[in-house]
Amino acid sequence: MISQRLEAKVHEYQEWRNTLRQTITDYRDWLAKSQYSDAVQELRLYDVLEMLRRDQLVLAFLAEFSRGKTEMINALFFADFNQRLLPSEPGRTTMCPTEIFWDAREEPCIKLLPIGTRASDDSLTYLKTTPNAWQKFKLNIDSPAEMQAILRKLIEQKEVTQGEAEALGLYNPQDIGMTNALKTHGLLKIPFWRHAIINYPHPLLKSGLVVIDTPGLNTLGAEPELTLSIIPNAHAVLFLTATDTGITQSDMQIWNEYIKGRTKYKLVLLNKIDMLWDALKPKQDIANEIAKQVNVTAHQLGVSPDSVFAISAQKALVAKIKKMNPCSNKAALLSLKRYWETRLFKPNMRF
Ligand SMILES: Nc1nc2c(ncn2[C@@H]2O[C@H](COP(=O)(O)OP(=O)(O)OP(=O)(O)O)[C@@H](O)[C@H]2O)c(=O)[nH]1
Ligand SMILES: [Mg+2]
Repeated sequence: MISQRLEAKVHEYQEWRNTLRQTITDYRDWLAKSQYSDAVQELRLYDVLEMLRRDQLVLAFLAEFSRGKTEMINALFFADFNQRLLPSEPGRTTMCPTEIFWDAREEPCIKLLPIGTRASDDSLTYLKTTPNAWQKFKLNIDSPAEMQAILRKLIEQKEVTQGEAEALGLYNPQDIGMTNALKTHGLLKIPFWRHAIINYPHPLLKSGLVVIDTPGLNTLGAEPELTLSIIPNAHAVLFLTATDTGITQSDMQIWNEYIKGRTKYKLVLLNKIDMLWDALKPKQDIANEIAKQVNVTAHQLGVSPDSVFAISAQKALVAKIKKMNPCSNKAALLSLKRYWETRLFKPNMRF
């Protein structure tokens, strides 16, 4: 129900954009027929139309590992497959930034950029225009099991020597996990892929929504284009924290370095509130504990408690798969929706 209303809202945004494009096209045609048109003005209108054609609503999920980013994306977009489609597991899971959108000119697929491309100076933007650099795997949307198997590529890793990791800019002597692995095995594990693109015909994605799933801190810092361009240019950043860990030092580092002063619209999702549910406690005590955690999170991040939404991505996924009414998430999802409607969908383009 909530996601249907969200779909309607994203669709409305797409309609607004299409109407604006049509109006500008009509204006340009009218100018061309009259004596008022000149080359500079025509070029400017062409630029505006191109900008509107390419415009998409980009939502980026950022957090330290295991806070539930991928689980949340599974709940929002892939619950209809009645299983956890994108790999979401305890510990580090997603190994490379993953953009999910729909481009009708292509079939449903996942495209993966090998990590070795980091050895060249080619930017991600350039590589996106170079199909040969990517490995493409078709997604059979009629077979969830096949899709699930192919999407496990997102968590692939490979072992390399310290020299090979250094050549790819992936060796960090401060990372205790890396130095320990080197001491014990003489090799390091690094992501197999640098970037992933999933082309998938979900109604929200068909309306021009782009979702970016990111891995935890270490991989996030390794891709300058992601941190300098893709994330700051996202229309909204969703920062996830979890009730079981509270705000850790690395959560704080991600917030301060990549989100706080660098993104326009941000909201905080306090995930895993189901971990506070306790059959032996009165409901009011649990509600008070959740409210307390929301306030503490807001205080630590320096935002208003209104920007912190208590959710359980996992229970939302389970509820959607089992076709239950996810009451406990409803309030949080409704307030999330209100936020999207009031702040995100306000057309704020300036020409
Ligand atoms: N109890 C509970 N577990 C959750 C919730 N959300 C996610 N999890 C679990 O937490 C683990 C990590 O979730 P992921 O979605 O893989 O976390 P992530 O933020 O994508 O982690 P990386 O991909 O490593 O960056 C998985 O086992 C999820 O099932 C939640 O709301 N409640
Ligand atoms: Mg993940």
